[in-house]
Amino acid sequence: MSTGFFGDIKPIKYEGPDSTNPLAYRFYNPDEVVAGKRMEDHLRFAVAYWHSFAWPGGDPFGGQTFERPWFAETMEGARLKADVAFEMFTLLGAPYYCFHDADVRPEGANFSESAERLDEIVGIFEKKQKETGVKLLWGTANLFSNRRFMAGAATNPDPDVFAYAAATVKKCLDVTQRLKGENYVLWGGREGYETLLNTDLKREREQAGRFLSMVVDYKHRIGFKGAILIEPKPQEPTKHQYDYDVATVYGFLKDFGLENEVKVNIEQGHAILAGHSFEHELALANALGIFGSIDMNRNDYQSGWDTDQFPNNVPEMALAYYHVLEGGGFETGGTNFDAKLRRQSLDPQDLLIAHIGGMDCCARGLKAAARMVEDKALSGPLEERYAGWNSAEAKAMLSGQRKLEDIAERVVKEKIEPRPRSGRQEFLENIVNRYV
Ligand code: XLS
Ligand code: NI
Ligand code: NI
Repeated sequence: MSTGFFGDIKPIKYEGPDSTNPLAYRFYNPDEVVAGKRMEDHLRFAVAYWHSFAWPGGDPFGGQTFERPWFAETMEGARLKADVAFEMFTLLGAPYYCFHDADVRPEGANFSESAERLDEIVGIFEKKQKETGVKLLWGTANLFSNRRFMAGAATNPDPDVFAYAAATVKKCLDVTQRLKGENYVLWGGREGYETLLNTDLKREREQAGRFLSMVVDYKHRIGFKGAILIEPKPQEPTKHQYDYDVATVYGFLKDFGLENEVKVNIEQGHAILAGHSFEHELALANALGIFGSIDMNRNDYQSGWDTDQFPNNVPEMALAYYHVLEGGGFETGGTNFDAKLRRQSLDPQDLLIAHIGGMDCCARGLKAAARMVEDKALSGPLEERYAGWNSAEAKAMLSGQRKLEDIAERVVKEKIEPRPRSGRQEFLENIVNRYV
């Protein structure tokens, strides 16, 4: 039975590029085959519970703008929220969702009560997943909102907070497994510092390493088949966060011997905050073999914080999906809309329209990316650029068969004078422009 929250509305359908219906897809056509796979199976869209159903519309200067019938922090509110959430997943035809423990249940008086409340809601999710076919892309724990986590979770100076965080992650992994979640995400919202004056960097980093190692051990002990993902972000809410970017996370994983156990969930806005582009982070994760999943959104390029807007820059998204496809596409990962409405977008329909627009832009990006891959539009020129390395002598330099002095001798003997060649950046940019 419908909650009536979205009014009298039918499931969103694909109507093609010429449709002017704001409640229809113009590009996202789940069954359309792109590069040998259904669009739905490529993109693996997920709706983020927190932004769409838990966030009240506040900003640093003002509080709640949204009025939602489930906002009272009660179990009754939590149950209604679950009804509306699954209604929206179904209306959109979104195959997945993601949630934090704190998004779905009101905090209890103590750990055990919070856990019981979570179990009750997870029982509802389990039933709804069966009824609707909607699946859990990933579960996660909110280790940043409650004041107990203000100085960090795993990296807290107080071992009791470390313990509380460990118990929380164990619980959230358990429910993620129960719901057949395909990944488990750790975003270190408070794992960083506000000032070095009160922070022992070395100790905190080691605490984080131990914590993650225990999570990985536990995952194997319970036979959780999904991937463990770390979500890099350089700052906000703390001044500096330890999971700064993909490169930093990789160094951290190497340090603790976890580079084959943990992958990354890369968010567009976080890449921008780190001073990178989204495609830089994706390409690097591919190069390091740790690509897992994406949080799709966009940041305002002027405001300098994590604005989590719905994506709408198709050329940028085409390059992002280009790297996703070049890396072989998603395995356990997917496209999670870690995006929220602007706080003036008050209407229930705004929630649908925002996701429709985001999904359509992703579909356009994917289609452009697939054609670039198929035509070898970029990989062809790239191969050509490095073709010199196919010669026997070039290979010998890299395979350890030559010493520095051997190479020096050859340069003199063969009178080697490198001839600079064009990097052809504009040529390549013009190629991309043909596809987007
Ligand atoms: C916040 C993060 C958060 C994670 C999940 O900036 O993006 O939403 O995705 O904890
Ligand atoms: Ni995120
Ligand atoms: Ni974010």
